[in-house]
Amino acid sequence: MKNKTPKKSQGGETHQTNENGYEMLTTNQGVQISDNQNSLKSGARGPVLLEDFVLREKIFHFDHERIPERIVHARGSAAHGYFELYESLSDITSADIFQRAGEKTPLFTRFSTVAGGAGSVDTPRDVRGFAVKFYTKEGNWDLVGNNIPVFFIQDAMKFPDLVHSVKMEADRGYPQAASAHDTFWDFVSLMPETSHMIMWAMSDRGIPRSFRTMEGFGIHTFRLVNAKGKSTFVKFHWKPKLGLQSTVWDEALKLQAADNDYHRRDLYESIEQGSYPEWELGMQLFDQRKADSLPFDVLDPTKLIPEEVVPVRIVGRMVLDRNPDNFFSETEQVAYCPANVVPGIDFTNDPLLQGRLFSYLDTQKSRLGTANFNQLPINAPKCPFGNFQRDGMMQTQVFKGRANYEPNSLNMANEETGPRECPVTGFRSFSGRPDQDEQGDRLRIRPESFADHYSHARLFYQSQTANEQAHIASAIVFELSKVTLAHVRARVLANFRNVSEDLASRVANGLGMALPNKAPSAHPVQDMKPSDALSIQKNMKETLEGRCVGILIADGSDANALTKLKKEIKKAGGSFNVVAPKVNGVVLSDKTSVAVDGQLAGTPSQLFDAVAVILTQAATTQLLKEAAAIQWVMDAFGHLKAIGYAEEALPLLEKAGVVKGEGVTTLRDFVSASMKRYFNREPSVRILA
Ligand code: HDD
Repeated sequence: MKNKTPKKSQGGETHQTNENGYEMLTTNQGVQISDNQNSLKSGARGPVLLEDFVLREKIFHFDHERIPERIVHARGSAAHGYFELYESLSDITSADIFQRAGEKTPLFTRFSTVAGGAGSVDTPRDVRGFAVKFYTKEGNWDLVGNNIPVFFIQDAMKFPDLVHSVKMEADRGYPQAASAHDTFWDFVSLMPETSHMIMWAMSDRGIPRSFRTMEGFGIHTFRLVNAKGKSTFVKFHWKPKLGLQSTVWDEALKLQAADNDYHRRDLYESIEQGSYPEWELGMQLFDQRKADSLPFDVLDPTKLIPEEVVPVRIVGRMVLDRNPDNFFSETEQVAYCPANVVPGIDFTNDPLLQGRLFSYLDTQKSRLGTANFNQLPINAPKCPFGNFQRDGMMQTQVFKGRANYEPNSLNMANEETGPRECPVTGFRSFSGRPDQDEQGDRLRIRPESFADHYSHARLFYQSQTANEQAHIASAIVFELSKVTLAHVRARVLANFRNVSEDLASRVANGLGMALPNKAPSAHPVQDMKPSDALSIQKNMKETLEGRCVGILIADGSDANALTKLKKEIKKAGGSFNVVAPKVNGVVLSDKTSVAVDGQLAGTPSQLFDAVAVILTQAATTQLLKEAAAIQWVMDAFGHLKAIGYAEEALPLLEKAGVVKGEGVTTLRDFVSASMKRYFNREPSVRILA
């Protein structure tokens, strides 16, 4: 970009302009570069000279551009924003971020898939990471959660095994970003504690429509501690303003081909367009007495507390309003760590959480190469900080004076003494009375209170709509159909019989297998009261906000109908993309030309939440011979989306097997119809397990 005024570079030095008014191109030593096109040769066709320091420096730096990707959650997308507190929580916590209603705290949030590499796709069936770094006035607090409120395992000891099993298989290097393979299900089948999270991952939670339409959870039970030292247990929730939305499995599969970056693009574009993604922060707050009254252990991360049992108190909101300036510097280099807490927020004895407190700090050293990764701008606190940690690779701070130890009495020699501890305001670990378990013998065992592996899985399954239950059964059929080891399939089914006989027999039927004997359960399976909060379909909002309508047109399409439709969509808070056989514009019925956002073959309908077809009779006749057009409406129908049509386009719909009825309407009724999906249609388009 042309930049005539001297501009500050990241390093802080002033860029000068060259003779043409552009920022000067220099080497890393600040030497101006005269030619960035050609290497230095001996003669026009001669060998390149070793002395070409401009070429050597450029290639050297390029060779080292990549860093190791995250072991898990490698593929992610992030944005800046803020947290705004609704009401003071000073009675519950002394954390500065929760003191003053209306106050905003800057933050950086990264969403991710878990299993795939950094270059994998956005829409596989997977858990999504949901990590928030709050730059509070008392230091950084990281809430490193997922879009699922429970975890696969109870003890950090099993994390490397879990991750090895789900990642691509060790000898063959595939499958990438997929849990549908032998080793993952082998591990699952041998670890019944995974049952609850498996239900979530196989449900539509595993194939979200966008980051903006998923919930987030802190998962573990944490503690809030107030100024008097009183502790309250807390489970954190993020509730999306747009409500919950997911895709259907066939759509998610096709999205992998249509747009690798579907979720990343959605996040980026919604922020660029000013429709800022927003979530409310909720807290389930409870005390030891409540915890003791529950029929499971609140320290067990494979369990959740139904919202009907402990309500979620909404305390503030997160708004993401700024895209990163640089993907690598910010999204790639951001280093979250569950151990980053501030005074007023503390841990519990959840053994999974305790293991995490070590892992994240440790992994950043191998990923970012130095113990000084905290100095990177995206990781540094925005409040003052200082200590006597010194040196190390890539130290960017220039410390003054001799004080690099403490205590010191350098003040008596009129020298700086450096920082000192804060006995009153500094972080103090919660020191409540340790219960008996904490004083016991040293044991490598699971507590008896963690032994119930099936009741919560059953609760989840029973809380779903009939359609969602069918999706879970079908997803498991799909996954197990990719498992080649028959004994693993049988063992999974034997476990599922403890979750639900209905689910187990649907899966067995879908696979064409006989039901194996039920696996023994270490604990009697309880029937808990179903919770509506666990269903996506019960928590969807009928709205066009955050949704995009695809409008298929071609030369001659009705200009009035198109203008009217665009206006109505905008009024309802939605957005639209115009799709046409030719990308360079379409001449409408009134001879005006309209811009096209996507060419038909490269812009399939799975990219949209609803579709409208405005075609002349002639264009319809022509598109009857175009598979991409037929597929466009066929998929929209199969993916349970609203379809609006101009009468002239009906033959295309008929050829695609679209049946008029709920959600398939004329343009007049389309916009109100486009605010939801038509799950009732599903039995007519696919045989679910
Ligand atoms: Fe983890 C990354 C979430 C258990 C070890 N984890 C990572 C990220 C998220 C989570 C969202 C990506 C952060 C980012 O965007 O950079 N992890 C979870 C949740 C867990 C969980 C919600 C259970 C409740 N994780 C967990 C355990 C261990 C780890 C038990 C190890 C003992 N996780 C890591 C890690 C990662 C990581 C290896 C990889 C990259 C990184 O940390 O920075 O340290």
